[in-house]
Amino acid sequence: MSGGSLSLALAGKPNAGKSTFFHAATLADVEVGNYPFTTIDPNRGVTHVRTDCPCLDRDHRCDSENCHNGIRFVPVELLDVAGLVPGAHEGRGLGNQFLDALSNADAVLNVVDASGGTNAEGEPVEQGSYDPVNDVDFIREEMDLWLAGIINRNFEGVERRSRSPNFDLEAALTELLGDIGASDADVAATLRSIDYPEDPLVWDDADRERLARELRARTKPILVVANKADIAEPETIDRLREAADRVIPATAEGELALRRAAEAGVIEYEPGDDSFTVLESVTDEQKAGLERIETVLERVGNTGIQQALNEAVYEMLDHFTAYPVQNETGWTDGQDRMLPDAFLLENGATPLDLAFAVHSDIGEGYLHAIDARANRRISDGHELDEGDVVKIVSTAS
Ligand SMILES: Nc1nc2c(ncn2[C@@H]2O[C@H](COP(=O)(O)OP(=O)(O)OP(=O)(O)O)[C@@H](O)[C@H]2O)c(=O)[nH]1
Ligand SMILES: [Mg+2]
Repeated sequence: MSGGSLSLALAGKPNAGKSTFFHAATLADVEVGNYPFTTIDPNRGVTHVRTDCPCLDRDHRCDSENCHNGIRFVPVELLDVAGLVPGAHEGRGLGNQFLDALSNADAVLNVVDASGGTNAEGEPVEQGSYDPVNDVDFIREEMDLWLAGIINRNFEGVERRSRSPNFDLEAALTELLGDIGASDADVAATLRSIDYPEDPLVWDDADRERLARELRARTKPILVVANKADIAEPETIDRLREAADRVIPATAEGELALRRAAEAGVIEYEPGDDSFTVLESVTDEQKAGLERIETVLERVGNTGIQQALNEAVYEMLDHFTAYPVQNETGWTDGQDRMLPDAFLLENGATPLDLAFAVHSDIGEGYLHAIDARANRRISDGHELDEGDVVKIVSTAS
């Protein structure tokens, strides 16, 4: 994880719709300016996952800016990586530079042009003439080989250290791989899952590649966004589903249009909704555009953008949302704000993990925690759940 908050990267070949996805998914923040540096730079922004706010279980809705009438939006970082072409790991199309941008990512959304209207290089071709299933494989392959390259280039350091008497392979590899966001737990689990020679001096390229592929799967899991679903053949989306573990049909362009219309007050729509309501009279042009999107929503179910973000965070990365409060009765902080913060934690996290997520001082001074829903003390080993409201008692608070 980077700086405590989750980070998702949009990867994929050129022209697949990454930037459109990025704009659609970060729009609310760009406009509302909820966070001081909402758009961190053109390719780095804040988006949100959507969940039920705990205030739905109270008499009145909370006043958090991220709660829209009980729909809670929890911030995650989104990166828009420039388009990758086959051979990127060897530097094609500035590939290495672009791939290095994935170092900070906890997961990758591979945006694929499901309409088959762009070739492997991202150049426009006749719609349906290119098979987007290729893009599922090639992005995974480029990421695996990019990581293998990093390991190869730095393996000399591991070999050198292996001559020292108290050499520890796991520690040496963790140091090598820390820059790409692999934790010691990731490295340990990866080593357990592969066969490898004890002595680094006898490792060959195949050993390093095996390590890279396993580690990539563990530290940079990929979700496929089958974009341009508005013009894609359903049969192609079915085949994408067979080629990858997680596939979400989407229309980034449709989501962008809906969010813009909602910002302008023309429609009522929350990201992730499966429909929208027209609020004021619209021009014929707007009407035609909205009707087109409505047809897609009826066919696909939703625009898929919020669904892709949610699937990545809550399912693929196995996270849940917890809400720290200072007052266990009112669910408020020191300034009387109800449910001011929401934290995404990995399943299995305890109150102590939440305390550290809030602040390292709170974590270090942790004494005990109170389940604010039930108003009772919870044991230190208790695993928190989605929607838990928790008061942390700490010497630092
Ligand atoms: N039909 C359709 N077109 C889309 C959709 N999303 C994006 N596009 C179009 O696809 C083209 C490429 O979109 P971008 O968002 O610039 O693609 P990109 O992946 O960022 O491209 P690079 O930055 O070159 O890597 C644009 O013409 C978009 O309007 C969609 O959901 N449906
Ligand atoms: Mg782009």
